Amino acid sequence: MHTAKRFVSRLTRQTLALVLAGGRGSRLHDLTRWRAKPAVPFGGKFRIIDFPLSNCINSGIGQVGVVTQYKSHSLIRHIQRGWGFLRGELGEFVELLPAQQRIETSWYAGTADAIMQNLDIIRSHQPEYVLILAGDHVYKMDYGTMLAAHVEREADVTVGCIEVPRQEASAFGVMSVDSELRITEFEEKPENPMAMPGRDDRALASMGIYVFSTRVLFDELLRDHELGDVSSHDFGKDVIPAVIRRRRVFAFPFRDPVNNKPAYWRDVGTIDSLWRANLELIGVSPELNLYDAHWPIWTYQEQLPPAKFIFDDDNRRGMAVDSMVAGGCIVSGASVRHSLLFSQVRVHSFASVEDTVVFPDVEIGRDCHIRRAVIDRGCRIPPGTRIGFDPDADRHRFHVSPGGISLITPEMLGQDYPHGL
Ligand code: ADQ
Ligand code: ADP
Repeated sequence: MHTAKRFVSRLTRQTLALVLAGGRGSRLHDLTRWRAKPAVPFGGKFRIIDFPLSNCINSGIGQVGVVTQYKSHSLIRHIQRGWGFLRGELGEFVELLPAQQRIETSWYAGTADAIMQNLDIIRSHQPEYVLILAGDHVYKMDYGTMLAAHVEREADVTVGCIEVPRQEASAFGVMSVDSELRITEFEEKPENPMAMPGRDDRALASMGIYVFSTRVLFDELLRDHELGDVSSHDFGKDVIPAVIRRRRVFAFPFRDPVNNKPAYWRDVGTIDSLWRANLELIGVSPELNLYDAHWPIWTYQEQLPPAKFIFDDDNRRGMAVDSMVAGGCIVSGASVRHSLLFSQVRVHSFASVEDTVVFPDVEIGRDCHIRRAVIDRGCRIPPGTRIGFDPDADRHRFHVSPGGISLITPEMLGQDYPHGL
């Protein structure tokens, strides 16, 4: 056991993690109009990218690069302020890798190109393994076990995967594997996804995370680069389907280490899924436990006073039930039910807030009644506003998702976004 543990920590120390954080996330509509998807707030005080970054640190991977491109200001600011605590002298860092035309006079094309353009930086770190991650998924995962499986199977590439209902699998890269879990087929976002053996209703989907032995990565990226315009230079579309034919490529099913069931993993890529995943955290025993001292999620946090719930001048009580409320919030003479309030939210008298996700620095005016909404950072909702009661009226002023969730941004209210978003 001890030797096995030491073995894994040796692997994680020889690994460079690169977090792809440059995609647009256009299905999040106005939430990603001015910020990259990995910078979208999640879980009361985090941003989505805190999850893969915390997974790295908790797994013992201290060398991390974040590849940024699209609308990266708030993401860069968050990482600089929140992730500077690592000990450079111990070889630990979170480094920002913006598109900077190191090789091409172009921005990053696909995800593989984003790594390709940083080959010289990867080489300078001399890692044995490169772990490629997506910056836009919420989950807690020990990457050490995936690295150990990669080495045990003498794999060239290992692809993290989860089981999904087959009818949802068209959103993913889908694979089939042999009895040793070696990948025999891989199709990116297939119209008609292949089923798992013996399970007609399930498919094996790629999480978009990959372990590469470094030499293999260099080789394959150069090959893909040489294809020029024939390739879109994307891992899922081009690189993975090509390498399974000439390399040892294995699937690593991501399961919960405690109960060995498929683990919690969410691509919070739409307003509906973001809303649902946030509100799911409130339940008595949510699938994603943020209170787990063994797997802390690190983030940037401002120093804020405790949340308070107070009687207003007319003795009307301020309260929140079945909710999560972050620091710096004040609920005065208003009621909050089954909602998630991020830091520094103010809710004023006579207001009610239900089934709603409220991002930081929001002010909800007197007598506002809000249901089933996501309210973006910095919104000042004018007194008397009703949201979630009349879908047609909401559609006029706001964005309403297919699931009937209203999204409100400062822009929709004619207000400026706060700095750092
Ligand atoms: P998609 O979800 O479509 O498929 P993609 O849009 O390629 O993933 O984004 C993957 C990650 O890379 C995201 O974190 C994104 O922010 C980032 N990214 C995208 N383009 C980038 C660029 N040009 N530069 C830097 N970063 C960029 C992928 C796989 C599927 C798999 C799903 C799982 O291709 O096979 O099933 O992820 O969600
Ligand atoms: P009950 O009395 O109903 O069993 P508990 O007081 O144990 O409830 O917990 C109520 C809620 O508070 C649960 O959702 C639980 O996850 C959460 N909780 C309990 N203890 C802690 C803790 N130490 N840290 C964070 N959350 C906790």
